[in-house]
Amino acid sequence: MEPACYLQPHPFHGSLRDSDPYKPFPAAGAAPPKPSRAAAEPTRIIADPVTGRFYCKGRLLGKGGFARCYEMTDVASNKMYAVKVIPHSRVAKPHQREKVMNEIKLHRDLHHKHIVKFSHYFEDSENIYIFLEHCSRKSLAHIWKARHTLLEPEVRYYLKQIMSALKYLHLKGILHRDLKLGNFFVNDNMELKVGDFGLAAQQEPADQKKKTICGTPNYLAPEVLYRQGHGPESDVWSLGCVLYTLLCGNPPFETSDLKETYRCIKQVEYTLPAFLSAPAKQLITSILKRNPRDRLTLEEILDHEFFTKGYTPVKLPPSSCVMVPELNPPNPAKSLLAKVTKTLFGKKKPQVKKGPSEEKDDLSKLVAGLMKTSICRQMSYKTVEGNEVSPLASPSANGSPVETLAEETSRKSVSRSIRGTAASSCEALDECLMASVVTDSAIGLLKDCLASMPPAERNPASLACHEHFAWVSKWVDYSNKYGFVYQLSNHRLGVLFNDGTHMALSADHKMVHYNPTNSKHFTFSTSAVPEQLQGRTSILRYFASYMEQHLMKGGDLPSMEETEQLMVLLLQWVKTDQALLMLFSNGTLQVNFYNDHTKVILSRPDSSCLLTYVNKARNSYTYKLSTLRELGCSPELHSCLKYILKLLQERTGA
Ligand code: 11G
Repeated sequence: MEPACYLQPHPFHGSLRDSDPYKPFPAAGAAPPKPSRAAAEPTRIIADPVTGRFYCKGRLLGKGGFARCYEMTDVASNKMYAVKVIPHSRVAKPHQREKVMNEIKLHRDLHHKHIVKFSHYFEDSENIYIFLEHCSRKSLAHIWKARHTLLEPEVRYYLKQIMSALKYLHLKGILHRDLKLGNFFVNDNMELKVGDFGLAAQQEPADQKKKTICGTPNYLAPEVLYRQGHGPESDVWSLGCVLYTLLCGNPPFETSDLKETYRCIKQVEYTLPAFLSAPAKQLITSILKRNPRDRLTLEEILDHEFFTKGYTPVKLPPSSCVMVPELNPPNPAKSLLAKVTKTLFGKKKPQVKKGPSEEKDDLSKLVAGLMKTSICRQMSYKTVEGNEVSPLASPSANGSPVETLAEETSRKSVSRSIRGTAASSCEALDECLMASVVTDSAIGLLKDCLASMPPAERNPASLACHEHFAWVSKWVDYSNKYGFVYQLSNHRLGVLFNDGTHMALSADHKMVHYNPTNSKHFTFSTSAVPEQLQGRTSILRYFASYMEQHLMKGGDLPSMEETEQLMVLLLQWVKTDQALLMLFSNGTLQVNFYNDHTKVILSRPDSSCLLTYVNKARNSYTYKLSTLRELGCSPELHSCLKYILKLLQERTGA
C-alpha cells in the first residue's frame, strides 16, 4: 500500500513546539502524577485497553501529519516514550487509516541501532497511540538551528550513522523517501536514530514504481520531480542534501520560491561555498548528480576520502548540540590550556589538529567564504546594550581596498607578550595561565570571597587609582556565521573566529595580529598582510569602523594606552540567557549582564585580584577582592557574584 504523498513547505519550518532547541527533554523516569490530579485532568492518564497498562501524558513535543506528539511515561516502569497520538477523527477515511497502519506495519519490523525503536501501539475510543523511542536531544534540525554549520568530523559522525541505518533499510528493500534533518533524532547518548516512516515504502520493480511526489521539496531528487519514481538513489540524493546543509548552513536548492527551487533541483543548480574542503566539495558533487545511476552508492560514499581520510569522533559531547565542540584527539603535550579553559567554561576552541599547510589552506577557504557578498545578509547584531541593530551592508562596501603584499611573518610567542618571559612554546603560555587562572581560579576566589563576606548594605569605598586594564567595551555576536567580535577599551578590535583562530587590529589600525592557535602569534603591518589574511583583515577593519560608529561604549572605565598594553586574547566566551561571560589570556574575566547593562570584571594586574563593577549608570568602581571579602558588598553586586560563581560551577560541574 502506497503511503501518503505530500509536499511540505520547508524542512526547517516545522511545527516543533519548543522554543528552546537546546534544552534536552527531562530524563526519563520522572515520577507519574498522583491519581487525584489525574482525575482532575482525565486525559493525562491513558490506558491501554488490552494490556491495562497506564501511561502518563507529558508535554507536547510537536505536531506532524495526522499526529500530535507527546512525551508519555509508563506509570509502572517509569519508562518514557515519544508518542504519536492520532485522533480517529483525523484518519476517518479508509485510505488515511491505511497510511497510519502502513507506517506501523513497516516500522515495527525494523530493528537497528540507528533506527528509532518502535515499541508498541494501541487504540482507545478516541485515538491511535504509537509508542516510539524517546530521543531527549530532539533532532538534527534542532542542532542545525542552534549551530547552523557543523564541523566536518561532526558531519562524518552523524552521516555514518544515517548511512548505516539507510543501508539496513535498502537491504530490506525499504525506501525512506523523507530523509531530512528533522527525521534524524538524537538520544541522550548523542546517538542518531533515523525516524518517521510515514512516507517510507517497499521498493517496487522499475516498471511498477509509484510516480507520485513524496518527501520534502528541498530534498526531492530530480527523478522524483520528473515523476520517474523514487529509488534507493533518491534517498542518496536526499542524503547529499543533508550533507550539504550541515556543512554549508543552508539547503543546496533553497530559494524563496518553490517553483524556482524545483527548477534548480531539475538542473542541479547549486553553489559550493569556497570554505568547504576539497573532499567535501568532491563528495557533494558526486552525490548530487542529475542521473540516479551516476550518483555514488552508500558504499562508495563511505569509501570516499571525505570519510576515509578525515577524523570521525567516536562520540560527540552533548554540548555540541549548541556549540562548536573541541574534537582534538587527546594530546597531552598541548592540552593544558585546553584543560584550563575547559575547567572554567566547559567549552573549548574548535582546533582540529592540522599541519601548517593544511591550516593555510583552510584559512584561504575561510577567507574566501568570509568575503562572499552574502556574508551580512542574515546578520543580526546584538550591541553591548543588548539591542538589535540593523544588519550591515557588505564589508567591502565600507572598507578600503585591501593591500596584497605578503611580508615575512614575525613569529613571537603570546606567552612572551604576556609575561615578558623568554619562553616561546605553548607550555609557557600554559604555565602563565596555570599561574593566573588555575592557581588563583575565579571559582576559588569568588567562592572564598562570598563565603567570608559579611552582610552589607553598600559597596565599600572604591580604589581611587588603580592600574588600568583592558576590558570589553563593545561586542557583536556574529557566531551564527563567523565568530565573536569585540572591542577592547583600548580600541583594539578582536575577533575570535568560530574555527578557534583569533585576529586583532591595533587601535591605530596599523598592525594586524593573527593567532592561528593560542601559542602562535603573527604580527603584520596592515599594509603587508599576507594574501590569505586579507579577507579577514577587511572584516576586522569593517567591524572596527562599524563598532566605532554604531555601538555605545559599555562604561566609563579608563584604559591604558595600547602601546603600554601587553597582547590580550579572548580565549572563550559563553552566553547564557542572562549574561555574556568572557575569559582572556591574561586571566581577566568579564561578565556583562544584559538586563541592566551592569558588568563585573575580575582582573589580575599582579598577584592580587581586582574587581571592577560597572553599574546601571555606567559608572565603574574598582575594589580589591580582598576588601570586598572583608567588608562585604551591596546586594546587587552580591547577586552578580553569586550568579557568576554559579555559572562557572555549572559549567565545570564543580
Ligand atoms: O518520531 C519521533 N520520535 C522518534 C521522537 C517524533 C514523533 C514522536 N518526535 C518528534 C515529536 C515532534 C516532532 C517529531 C520525537 N521526539 C522526541 N523523541 C523521539
